[in-house]
Amino acid sequence: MSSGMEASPQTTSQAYIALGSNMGDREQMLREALRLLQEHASIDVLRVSNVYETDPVGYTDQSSFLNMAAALETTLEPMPLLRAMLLIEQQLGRKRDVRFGPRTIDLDLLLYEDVRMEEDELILPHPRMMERAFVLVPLRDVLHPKHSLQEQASQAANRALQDGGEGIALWNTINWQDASAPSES
Ligand code: PH2
Ligand code: MG
Ligand code: MG
Repeated sequence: MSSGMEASPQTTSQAYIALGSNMGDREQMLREALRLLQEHASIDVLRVSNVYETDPVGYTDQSSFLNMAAALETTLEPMPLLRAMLLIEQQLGRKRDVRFGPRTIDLDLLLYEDVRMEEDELILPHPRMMERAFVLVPLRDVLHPKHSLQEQASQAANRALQDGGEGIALWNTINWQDASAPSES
């Protein structure tokens, strides 16, 4: 939040993330993750998607997920942003055991501006996003209309939905007010 003491102008970047939960109070986990992202001094949550309930993909012997996506604005570079996301996962009790297995919260960095990178810790754009309806359908809700991937993501989401759609159903809508916009109270 602004302290009233304006710092020197910093470059802000737009990033898109996917959120998922299939353990505990799933919706509460998503809400808490959004709250912690927004509370981070260098991250603004600009837009949030609908919440979808989705059949598990990959490792299928687990409960269904709630998935959503969010558009962020941040002054963090990709790697520090990823680390901030991993820290939030830990704060929400995420334990990493089964790869692709059950999780209280999963935060994945999908896109960061037009950055392409391939490091051990982070690949951008997210390498599996274009095949996953549970990522593409929420992403379509928040992707900027003029984003370079808009057309491709939208077509991929339609295809994924036609091919069975990974059992995607609208679950709920979270009202999100950009904290940089004027608020009541
Ligand atoms: N995440 C996975 C593996 N499988 N399936 C659904 N429906 N949603 C997910 O978020 C998900 C998954 C690994 O991160
Ligand atoms: Mg994931
Ligand atoms: Mg992850």
